[in-house]
Formats: sequence, C-alpha cells, structure tokens
Amino acid sequence: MTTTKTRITDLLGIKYPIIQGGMAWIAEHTLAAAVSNAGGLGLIAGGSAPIDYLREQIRLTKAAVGDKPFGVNIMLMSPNAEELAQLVIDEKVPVVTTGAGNPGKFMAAWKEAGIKVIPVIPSVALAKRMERAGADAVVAEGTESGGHIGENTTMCLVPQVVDALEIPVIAAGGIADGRGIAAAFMLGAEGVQLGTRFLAADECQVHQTYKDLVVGAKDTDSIVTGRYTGHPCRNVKTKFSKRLANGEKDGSLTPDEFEQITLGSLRKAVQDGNLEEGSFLCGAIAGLVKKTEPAKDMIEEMFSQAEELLNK
Ligand code: TUI
Repeated sequence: MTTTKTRITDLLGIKYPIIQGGMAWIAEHTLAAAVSNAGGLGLIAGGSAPIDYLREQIRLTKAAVGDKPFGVNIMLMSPNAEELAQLVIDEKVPVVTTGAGNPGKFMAAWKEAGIKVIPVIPSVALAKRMERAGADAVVAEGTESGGHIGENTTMCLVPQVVDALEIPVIAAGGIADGRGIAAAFMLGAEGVQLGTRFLAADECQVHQTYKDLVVGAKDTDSIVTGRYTGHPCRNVKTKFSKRLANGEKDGSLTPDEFEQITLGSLRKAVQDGNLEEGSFLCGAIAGLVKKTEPAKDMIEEMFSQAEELLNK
C-alpha cells in the first residue's frame, strides 16, 4: 500500500495527498506557497478578509508556486462569500475548499470555470448532498479539529463518509504526524487535511505567542466554547477561553454577549498574540506538535513515517 498516489493526488496534480487547512486569518500566501511547493496543496483563507487583500494573496501565491496548484478556502458564513466566490473564478484559482455551510448555490459556476471543488463537511448527510451537487472530493472533518466544528469524531465520521460516497474523501481533525495519516488511510481516506501542525510551520505568520501556545500545549489544553451560540469553536485553553467557557456554563454571559466579546478575537490572537482578548483556535492534537520547522520538512517526515507504517 502506498499513501503517495491516490485519487486525490491525481485529482489535484500534487505529489503528497495532503492539504493545508484554510485557517481564517492565518492561512496566507507564505504558508500556502510553502505547502504547495513542498508537494501538498496550500490554501489561502478567504475568512472575512477584504476582496482586494485576497486578490493580492492569490497573486503572491501564484508568483511563488509557478504552475503548482494551490487553493482558496471560502468560509460560507462570511459576509464576503458571494464576492469571493466570483474572485476565485476571475483569478482562475485551481481549487476551492469551503467551510461552515453549504456551497450548493456556487457549485455550478465553479464547475463551469473548471475549478476543483472540495467542501469541508461534518456529517454523512451533507457529504451526500455535496457529491450530488458535483463536488470533486470532500474533507470529512472531525470534532478534534480547531475552529468551528461539528459533533462527530474523525474516527467515526471518516469511514461512514467513505462508505456513503463514490468520490474520494480527505480526513481532517486530530492528524499531526505519520501515524495519524496512516490511520486515516486505514479508515478509507485518500488524503488528509492538517491545520494545527502547520501553525508551527516556519512559514506560518501567526504571532510568536500563538506558536508558543501550540508547541507548548499538552493533551488537555484544548477547549470548545460557544456551543450555545450554534457556532462551537475549539481553542487553546487560555484565561480568555476559560472565561468564555465559564460564562456559557454558569449563565453569566448571554449568547449575544458571547458573540460580542468574541467578535474580532481571532485577529487579536493571530496578529497581536493578545492573551486577554484573543481566540487561539487550535485542534485537540496540539499536544503532539513539539517544534517549529519548515512545512517541507514536516510533510516529508510525515509521509516517510506513514509509508513505513502502511507497508508493514
Ligand atoms: O469552517 C471550519 N472551521 C472554521 S471556520 C472559522 S471562522 C468562524 N468564525 C466565527 C464563527 C464560526 C467560524 C473557524 N474555523 N471548518 C469546516 C466546517 N464546516 N466545520 C463545520 C462545518 C460545517 C457546518 C455546517 C459545514 C457545513 C454545515 O452545513 C450546514 C448547512 O447549511 O447544512
């Protein structure tokens, strides 16, 4: 068995079946280009950034990767989703991933433009809808992931999505080394998406405080906040995220107050390293991430380990 040639590497024209999470405020051109140049698929996060900024990010990435593919993630809850859906067509972006909603209404236009579309989904029902709508693959994302999450775990979700679909499945959530990649392949995935491990890439431009939190995290350092708002988010445990969790639990923060306090909190974490008011989104696997290094070294080391395990 080999991990390195799958329907995902064929579909995307990449060397290793790995895509980088489209982490809002985090995934910009230096990280995306590093991952694509290392043989994976780098992603630029649409998040809710201004369109002119994203156009520039796309052009910088194109200049850095040459003819290697890269993608843009569109966060569907974002107010700029419509505009960004058109920008990826205008800029001839080869791959689009989507999160936090159903991209059905954009699908026909993207397919018409020749874009490969890979929705991130938290359930079998949505995965089936995406396949019917023409998705080329899906990312089945377990609740171990950082950021906005669904309920099911990677271990439970991935094989059920694999069984339900014909198109290839990429596993996400709780994967940060070659063992996780090998496990995902055993569940039937043909690719993996990693976010948390890439937070520690040298090319990832988050504030040093953010990297220190990820690299210093232990197994119990992740917490889910905001379930009562309908938008649960996995973060690193900090004074701020613990205050949010307590406010939710003891009723001292209403859902509206919670939304108000967290507005802009990801930017404060990423750009300012603000421990008092920032949300340091991060997956439950952070405890496995022990050092910062170039994305290329991460990818090569992980696939060498995964190959060895799967060939045993
Ligand atoms: O989207 C993510 N992770 C994210 S987005 C984000 S930014 C954010 N900011 C404020 C509030 C919420 C998010 C940080 N992390 N992952 C992919 C993902 N998609 N996880 C869950 C879903 C999802 C949820 C519901 C996908 C589809 C869906 O469909 C609902 C429907 O319309 O049927």
